[in-house]
Amino acid sequence: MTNWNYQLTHFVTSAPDIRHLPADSGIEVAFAGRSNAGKSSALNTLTNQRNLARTSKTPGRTQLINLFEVAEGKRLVDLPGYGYAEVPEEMKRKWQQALGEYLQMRHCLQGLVVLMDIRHPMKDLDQQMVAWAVDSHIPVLVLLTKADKLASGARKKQLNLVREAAIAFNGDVEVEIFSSLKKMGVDKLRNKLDSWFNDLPGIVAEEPETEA
Ligand SMILES: Nc1nc2c(ncn2[C@@H]2O[C@H](COP(=O)(O)OP(=O)(O)OP(=O)(O)O)[C@@H](O)[C@H]2O)c(=O)[nH]1
Ligand SMILES: [Mg+2]
Repeated sequence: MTNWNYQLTHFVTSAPDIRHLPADSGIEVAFAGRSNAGKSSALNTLTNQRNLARTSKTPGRTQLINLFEVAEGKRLVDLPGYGYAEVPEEMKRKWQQALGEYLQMRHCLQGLVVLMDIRHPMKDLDQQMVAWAVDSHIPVLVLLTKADKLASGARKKQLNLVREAAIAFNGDVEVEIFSSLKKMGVDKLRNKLDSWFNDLPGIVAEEPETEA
């Protein structure tokens, strides 16, 4: 079993839609979740890099599909957040479309990390995201983010509640606690990504047709 070195992760590209992404090969694990849930922060914490993914207090910071490479053919993806109301309609439409296309058409997307604020988990769109992944046979790791905002008793209670809710999806859905601020749950995230990058089959790039 390889333990990938996430500190070596580097930026590849930001794309407005899937047509601007590199070849659909290898394995991608995407970080999805409501706007402001802490997706970009989690990527920075995992990779131990302060500014790899851009974070912001203002929801809706990540509007493009941002690709990062851990090693050849192993990529992490910072997706635009969903569910933020106070964004101009046109902008929202564009980025939700990019998100939908990415989820439906990107074959190398093989693992999904769904981040939810531990104080408001499993909103409708979060449930839709998990249900869609289960339906598509994509394993899910739910991270309950900003766990530092709750005392340990309340934290455990939320974890148990969400774990119970996760069972109902009837798929490969695990739930862990996470805090970028206090570096909680980073090992759990790293172990999960290691197992996905090691065990999932990946997509083999199509050879360009050569003339005989
Ligand atoms: N207390 C606390 N705050 C956090 C944590 N993680 C993120 N934040 C804060 O939450 C806000 C949003 O974080 P981002 O990482 O930018 O969230 P995002 O999910 O990438 O947001 P979008 O790109 O808008 O979808 C920032 O102000 C972060 O500093 C955490 O673990 N604890
Ligand atoms: Mg972001």
